[in-house]
Amino acid sequence: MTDETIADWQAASAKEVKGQDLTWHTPEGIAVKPLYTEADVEGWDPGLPGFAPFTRGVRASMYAGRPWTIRQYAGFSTAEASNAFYHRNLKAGQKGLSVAFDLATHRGYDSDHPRVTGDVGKAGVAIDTIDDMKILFDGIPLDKMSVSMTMNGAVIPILAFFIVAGEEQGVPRAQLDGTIQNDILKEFMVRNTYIYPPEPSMRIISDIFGYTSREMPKFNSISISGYHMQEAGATQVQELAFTIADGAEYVKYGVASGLDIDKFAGRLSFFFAIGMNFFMEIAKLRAARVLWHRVMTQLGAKDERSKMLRTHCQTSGVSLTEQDPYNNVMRTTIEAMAAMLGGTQSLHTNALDEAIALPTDFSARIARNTQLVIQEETGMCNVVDPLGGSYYIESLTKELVDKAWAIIEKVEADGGMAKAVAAGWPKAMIEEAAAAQAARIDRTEQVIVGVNKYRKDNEDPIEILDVDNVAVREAQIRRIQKVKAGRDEAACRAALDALREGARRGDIPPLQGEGDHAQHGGGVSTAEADRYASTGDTPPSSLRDATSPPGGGFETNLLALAVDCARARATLGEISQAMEDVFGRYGTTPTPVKGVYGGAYGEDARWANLKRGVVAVGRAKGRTPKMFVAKMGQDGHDRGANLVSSAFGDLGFDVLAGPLFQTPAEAAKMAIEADVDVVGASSLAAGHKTLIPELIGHLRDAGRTDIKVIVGGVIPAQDYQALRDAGVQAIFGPGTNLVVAAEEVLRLLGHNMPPEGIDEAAE
Ligand code: MLC
Ligand code: 5AD
Repeated sequence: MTDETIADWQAASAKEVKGQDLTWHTPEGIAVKPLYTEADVEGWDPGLPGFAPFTRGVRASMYAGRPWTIRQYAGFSTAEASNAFYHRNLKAGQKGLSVAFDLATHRGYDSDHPRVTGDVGKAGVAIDTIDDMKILFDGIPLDKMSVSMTMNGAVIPILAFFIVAGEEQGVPRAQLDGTIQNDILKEFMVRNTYIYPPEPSMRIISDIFGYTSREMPKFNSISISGYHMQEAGATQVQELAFTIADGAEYVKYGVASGLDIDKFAGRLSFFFAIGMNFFMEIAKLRAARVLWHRVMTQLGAKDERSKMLRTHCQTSGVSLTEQDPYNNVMRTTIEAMAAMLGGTQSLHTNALDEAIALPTDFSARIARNTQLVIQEETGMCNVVDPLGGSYYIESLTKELVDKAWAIIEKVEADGGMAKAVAAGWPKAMIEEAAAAQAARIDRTEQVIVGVNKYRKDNEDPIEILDVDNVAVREAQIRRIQKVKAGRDEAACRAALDALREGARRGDIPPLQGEGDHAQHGGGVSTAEADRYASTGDTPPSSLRDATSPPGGGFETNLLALAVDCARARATLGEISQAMEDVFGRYGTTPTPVKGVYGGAYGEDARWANLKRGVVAVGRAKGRTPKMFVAKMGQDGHDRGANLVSSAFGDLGFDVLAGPLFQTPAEAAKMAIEADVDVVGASSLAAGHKTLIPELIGHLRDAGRTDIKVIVGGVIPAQDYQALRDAGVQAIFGPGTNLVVAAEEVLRLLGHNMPPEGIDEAAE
């Protein structure tokens, strides 16, 4: 025992740094001190691993007994191409599968649908029919391999295809092991691959809980995801709080639909992002387990397994850069270590080409090997929760629990997460955090090596994966036609009619609280929904086999009814449409936050100069310059679009933020009708080579070549020339400084903006 006190340390430290305040104020409002001691963890007991509240991990032996599952998220092009990729990865050390579907599939469209020409096979694998699903898992025994499927919108047809693919492989559904993401609340908040309005979407989740808890005891019925919140800009406290609150909401819906909490809660799982704030991320996973245990105890769970938070993690996509991409290997390694030190059950490590494209075999190997090296070379798995008892980690864990709990209580006071999501405040909070972060990075207050500091003069483009979506679409269309030609059409129609009828008859649990139905602004119901609502027609029961009721005993369970449809070879689009006929299709238009990005610049001279530039352009035009921020195709990643809308709005532009999921024709029409000066198209899901030339073609056909088209987002350098040839006037890749982008736009609008941005004459 030494004699020195904290006061002695404070004096010594102050002397070294000449009194400078060393407190680090994090974006989540935590004041991190330069030193933690026993005094910081007084009264805090993290307990033991494998025991409630599972602060130190859900297993007693943790990785010493069995390491986490190396589960790399992947999918692209066709089922054949993705299946071959899975086989190569498994041979090279991957342990579990995780399927990435393309955006057409996510949004419930078959590959032949006119709205998805740019999306087929691009951001994931195209799945239209049960045949695609069977090819996807060809040679992969579904009773031995655990399979995660990231699907939320078209969750019913995809899960039905999976069940039937198992069946036709000879694996009964009771033996299927895996996870379906099935987390719709965060879709409405940040990820945007929803199909139906919130209420029927919540019913779908209850139906899946009901079916899987009875029929698929080994299957994780949901992956309650904070990952996408952090990707959208949420702080770790926000990610933690909204994810746990989402979980609580799902449990309440499950119970309200008549399920016994301990019958389904043990198969709920979680999913978090792991970013670059190393210790905070470790503490976040520990805090998440404490919070879930507390919430589930309050909700009346008795079985400890119902209160045990098991999670998958993925290293952070947004933390990776297009510039100097080999830095991404280090970033991912650090994040992977945080995930394992936090006690994850399963992990995806991102590939170094993340900011530009989907992984190649080369980049996927390095990403996977990152985990293999940690597991097999470092000895890090041999000790359970090795950071347990660290004053800093324990203190951060406690602080995150308290801070997240305050938000969870606010959600509960507002009537639960579904209501909060409908009211929109969690999304707004996340977008404000995103705008603040963008400003910090653009102002170099937050360093990104190789981007806003230590930038290379010349970037060497790396080899990337490019999917030919036109060829994939043609191949998919051929298979759809083949499946349709080979099926018993009457049986297929009967199954789809039964599903539609089940959708109409089943209970839709109302959102918690009263009088909130009108608050889900933006819902659009299709003409078909109105038709069915008014005619109330019934399915042709004569076509049903009297001995086997539709749904196999689950009268109105949508998943059970969709399994019948999958067996009858209905396509994903048809199954999805049968429900859309009743539920309608949901749509939203973004509402960009105001003042956060601009506010960070205060009296900054370069910012002030830009604002003067906007006024000058306005004076010359006789009206404020107008920009339309367009999102085309099924790409719902709206963080970039929202940031651009916010920043340009703060500069004084008249910004029209377009709805998600427009076709190029719709976007061109909106741009022309609003008579904008610039269309800024944001593309993060690789549809740009199809969608942008189409957009420019429509503007040209209408005689509006004067409207400038600029493109931002995930655009590989290799595609720049093709886009310029198509008529694009400026391209802004990942890591673009918004101030620099705005200067470029003013130049395009004819303003004399000097290259370095500051117009001396105007000063
Ligand atoms: C584990 N086991 C042990 C043990 N550790 N047994 C003894 N001793 C130990 N130390 C047992 C477990 O009890 C379990 O068996 C079995 O081993 C498997 O372990 P697990 O911990 O359940 O791991 P896993 O099967 O990998 O499941 C992890 C999970 C699951 C519960 C988090 O939900 C999952 O795999 N999620 C992945 C989600 C995912 O990949 N999402 C991608 C999203 S990408 P038993 O019998 O108890 O089950 C995305 C991006 C985008 O979303 O936006 O597109
Ligand atoms: N294959 C591999 N990784 C993917 N991601 C998204 N789609 C794919 C895919 N098809 C990863 C990226 C992204 C995150 C959401 O998931 O890392 O940031």
